[in-house]
Amino acid sequence: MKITAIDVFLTCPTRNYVVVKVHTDAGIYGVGEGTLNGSEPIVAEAIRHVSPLLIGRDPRNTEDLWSLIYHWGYWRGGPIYMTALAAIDMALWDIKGKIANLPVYQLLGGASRRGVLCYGHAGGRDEVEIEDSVRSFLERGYRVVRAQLGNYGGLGIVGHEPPVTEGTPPTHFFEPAKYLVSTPRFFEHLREKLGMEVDLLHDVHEQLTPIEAAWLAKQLEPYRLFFLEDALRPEHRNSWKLVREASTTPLAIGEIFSGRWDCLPLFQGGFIDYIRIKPLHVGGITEARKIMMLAEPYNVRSAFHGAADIGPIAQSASIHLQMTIPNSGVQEWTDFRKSDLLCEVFPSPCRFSDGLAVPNEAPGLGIDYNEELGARYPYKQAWMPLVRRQDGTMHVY
Ligand code: GCO
Ligand code: MG
Repeated sequence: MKITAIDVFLTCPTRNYVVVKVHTDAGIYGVGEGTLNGSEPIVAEAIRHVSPLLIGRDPRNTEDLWSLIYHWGYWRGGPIYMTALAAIDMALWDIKGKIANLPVYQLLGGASRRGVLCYGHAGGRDEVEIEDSVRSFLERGYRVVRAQLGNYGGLGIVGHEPPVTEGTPPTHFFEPAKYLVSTPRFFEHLREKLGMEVDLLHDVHEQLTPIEAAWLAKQLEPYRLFFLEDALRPEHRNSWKLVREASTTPLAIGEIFSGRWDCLPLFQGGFIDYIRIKPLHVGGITEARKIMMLAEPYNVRSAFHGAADIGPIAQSASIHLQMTIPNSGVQEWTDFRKSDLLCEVFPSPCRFSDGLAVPNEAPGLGIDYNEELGARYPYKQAWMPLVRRQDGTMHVY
């Protein structure tokens, strides 16, 4: 069996997604996804760039092809290439499943659970709105809920500036004091109203210094978080010990990691409880599976990143993997089935029922890409907001 062609697509039905189809001489093709929010055309070009190396090779040799794409160029790793590698790797697993006539999770070890536990995004402008929003998630069957006051940075976002030129991002201004004080307060309210048992989490989105993050984790300890996410930037690697030792608030990080080398020191140090990687940005199912094996003896569970920019194919890869690994924790859930258009462009996204995500039983990843329809929604450049401190210094969003 041989790979005959690799097609790359950029589409924007609701937001930008990068899709690949890997074709074979057996008449079977596999689909994969290479979306990297804001950098989609660069990943698409990286996939096109490596594709000639793959033509004529046996698509069933997923390990060897992973190594080939990782090692071919001497320069390796990083979000662009690891996402390009992920797109191809997912498509190869899709092909393998279609050959075997089995869903991918069966090839990875079968079902270890009925479905993958999910969390939804609750939020509001004040504590009562957040409480109502959390309740609405619980009513819809969610067992784990993220709670945010406003956007990332919460009340720490103290001002805004319009874009410098049309079509570029606005700037937000962040100062930590209001954020640090208001976050434990709204959790106190949620615990008073909802009790201690419901599983709640919070995303700091990397906005704090190490000592601020340690302080916040300590203040939140009485409210028993499911986890505190991205309390630090990944660059602050040497400060995890400080945050870890400040409290027993469980910690999660890793949504912008691109491979095992980012994860291992955090596992070995015993600094985290949940790892937020997902196949999409770490080189696919092949690598994400190995990372979760490395995590297991360190008692680290998955909390796969699943914002709306992790599209329906990448979501499906995440769900198949977490159906089987013993250390599945929770999946951040975006309900793509709510959009009829997305269901037509990507027939069909995973289902959500009773708080759990379930993969389709169709062979492979159980999802396809309708290229004719996708082509009607061309790529539109989009940006993350910019964040600065009030004195004008560039900050992280
Ligand atoms: C999350 C994330 C996202 C990211 C986004 C970046 O936990 O859901 O932090 O909202 O900001 O995925 O592309
Ligand atoms: Mg996050």
